[in-house]
Amino acid sequence: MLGIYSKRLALWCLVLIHTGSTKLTTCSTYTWRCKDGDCIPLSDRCDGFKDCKDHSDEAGCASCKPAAWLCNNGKCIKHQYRCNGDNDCGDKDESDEINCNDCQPGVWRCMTKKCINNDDRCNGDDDCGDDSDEQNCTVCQAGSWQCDNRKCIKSRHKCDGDDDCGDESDERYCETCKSTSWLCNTGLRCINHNKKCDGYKDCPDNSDENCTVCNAGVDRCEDGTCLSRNLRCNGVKDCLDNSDEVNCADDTNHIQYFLGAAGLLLLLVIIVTLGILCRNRRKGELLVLVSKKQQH
Ligand SMILES: *[C@@H]1O[C@H](CO)[C@@H](O)[C@H](O)[C@H]1NC(C)=O
Ligand SMILES: *[C@@H]1O[C@H](CO)[C@@H](O)[C@H](O)[C@H]1NC(C)=O
Ligand SMILES: [Ca+2]
Ligand SMILES: [Ca+2]
Ligand SMILES: [Ca+2]
Repeated sequence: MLGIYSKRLALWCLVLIHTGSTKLTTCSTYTWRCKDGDCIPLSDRCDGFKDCKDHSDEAGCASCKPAAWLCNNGKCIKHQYRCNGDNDCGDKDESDEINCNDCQPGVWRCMTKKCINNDDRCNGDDDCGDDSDEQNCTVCQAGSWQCDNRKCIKSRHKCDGDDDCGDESDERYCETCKSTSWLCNTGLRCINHNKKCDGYKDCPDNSDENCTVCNAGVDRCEDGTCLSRNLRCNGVKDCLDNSDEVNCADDTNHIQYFLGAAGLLLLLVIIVTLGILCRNRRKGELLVLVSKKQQH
């Protein structure tokens, strides 16, 4: 017992001497050299405690001492820092905060099994990665806005023409629109500029398609509104005046009539042929009967 302590003491003396003096290019046996030149006991490497001033003793570890946990980036941290909502590994994938079966008290657990700080819940930022920290919010934090579906989004995304809520409620109730978007004539709704004159109805009143010039490849309804060619003769009334569904039924009807008539004709031929066949067969049977009778 005493032997171990004295050995440790000797080690520490060695370290103190080393750190006290100018930085050495090599550290003696039983010591490890920090990136900044300091020497620490070899046993202090990868144990989860920061012994080097520059913390380099806890980086580049292949494994950690039992008291520590190995991050994806080769850093060792104390077990108690795992699943506490703070990115202690400091890596991009926040490896100490993912794959958590439980989070520490006061820390919020995402649907993705990631732990995040409670402060990051309902703040409009997707901290979980699947947005689950922004769902089912009672109130949204300052700088964020609550959607009809109780999701929180950053306030700057309100009335910008993009559906950030998922139920489009951030693009309703708009008095004015952000520069990226256009205000429909009625309905207090903002739509993205690229949805204007594209031939598809995005405003409830279709005012986004009431244009002097339609986009390339876009037709017009008879009332002058833009309509995508894809919507013409698709069986759905897209023009308010239904003009996208007239003068197209004819072509398909002709084919239908033709097919119908051909089918009917075929049926008739089959019936007649069967009829003839049956009659001939019955005739044959009769002839057989007659000849049999004559034989008797
Ligand atoms: C939101 O609440 C609903 C209903 O209670 C639940 O099914 C859903 O999992 C919750 N979503 C999140 C991300 O917590
Ligand atoms: C298009 O807009 C003009 C005025 O800008 C309006 O008079 C006209 O009724 C609109 N047409 C349709 C089909 O909404
Ligand atoms: Ca958040
Ligand atoms: Ca938006
Ligand atoms: Ca449109």
